[in-house]
Amino acid sequence: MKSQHQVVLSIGSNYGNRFENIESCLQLIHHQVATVVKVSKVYESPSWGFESDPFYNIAVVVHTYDSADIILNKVLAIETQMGRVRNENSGYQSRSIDIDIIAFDNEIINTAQLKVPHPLMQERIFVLKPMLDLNLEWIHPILNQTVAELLFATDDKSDCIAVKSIASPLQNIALEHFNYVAFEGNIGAGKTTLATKIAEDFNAKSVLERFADNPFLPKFYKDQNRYAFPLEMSFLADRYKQLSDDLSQFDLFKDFVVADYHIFKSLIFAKITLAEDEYRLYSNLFHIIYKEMPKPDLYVYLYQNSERLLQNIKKRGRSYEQEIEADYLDKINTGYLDYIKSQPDLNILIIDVSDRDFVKNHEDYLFILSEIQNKIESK
Ligand code: PH2
Ligand code: MG
Ligand code: MG
Repeated sequence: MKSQHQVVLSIGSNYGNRFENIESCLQLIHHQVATVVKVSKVYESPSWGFESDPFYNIAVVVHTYDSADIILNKVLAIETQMGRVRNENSGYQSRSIDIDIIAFDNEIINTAQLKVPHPLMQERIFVLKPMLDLNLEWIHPILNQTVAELLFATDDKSDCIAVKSIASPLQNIALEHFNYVAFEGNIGAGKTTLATKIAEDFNAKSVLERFADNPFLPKFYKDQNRYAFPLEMSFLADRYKQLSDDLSQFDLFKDFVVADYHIFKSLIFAKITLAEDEYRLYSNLFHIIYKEMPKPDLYVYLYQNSERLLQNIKKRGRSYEQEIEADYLDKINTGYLDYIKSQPDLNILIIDVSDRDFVKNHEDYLFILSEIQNKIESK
């Protein structure tokens, strides 16, 4: 699954209610452009480069799968939506809102529309000071300096003072109150993509299943009867080993862990793939191991219909998965739902993601976050 880009934006306003302008802009960016994951304090500084009223400025980090071009078009659209009119005259003008792309990962972009890193960033204390709040490991890819070094070296000695703090849009999603969240779902439901994205956005540790290493999996899809037992045994052994290694490394009371599976899936799959006598043997062993395992304090089941699962499986193109049939996926889904019904003590949230695509559609991702938030509030 692909990882997201980390983008730094600088937002400024020196016209109208500057604080409200910046607040609405932040919400619009978060809802229409990309996930706002970090926000600086609000700084006030004299207008730089032209005679006008003082500015409020903030810097933010957003996460996105989009390219820099797309982000640029989306932020320009927000400027327009917020009533910014670009005058034909050249030079700076007062503006209710200005959004500039300061950095896009460690990329250097030099096109007619966009220069990144922003070519004047090192000369602007109103960019550097807020950006320092973001605590990034970022290094300027041309100047080879950190933000702290750029700030130390800048010739801009104007005042730039923190005057207010501003709420971060993710702040009201109390996901960090959990220590261990597991995302579950059928083959191709998007567990790994979602767990990875949430771990990135909330600065959590991810624990991802190492499915690719299982030598029995391709064999199993060719000859189920012959390979089901060793397949299920090796999955169980791998998951046990990974969870006991990874979870013991973390302090489950301090770190926030997001996994793309719960070890119980081993039993759900075994029930479908094994003959009855083999399943009984497997189940005995499973429960001995399961007793010792930490349990997630939130279990999210991503429901996806079999037709879409088959499309996703085709799209990701793992050769050995291509023969999977709808009937097998239906059985797995039923297995999960039976399990979920039998677990009154587990904190379970089922999210129907049938008509959603949280990679392509940013709103679909925000929908999932709001479902999780509703669950937290309903407790
Ligand atoms: N933006 C400018 C020019 N001058 N001065 C301050 N203090 N803050 C700004 O955001 C700013 C500026 C061009 O976009
Ligand atoms: Mg600007
Ligand atoms: Mg601009």
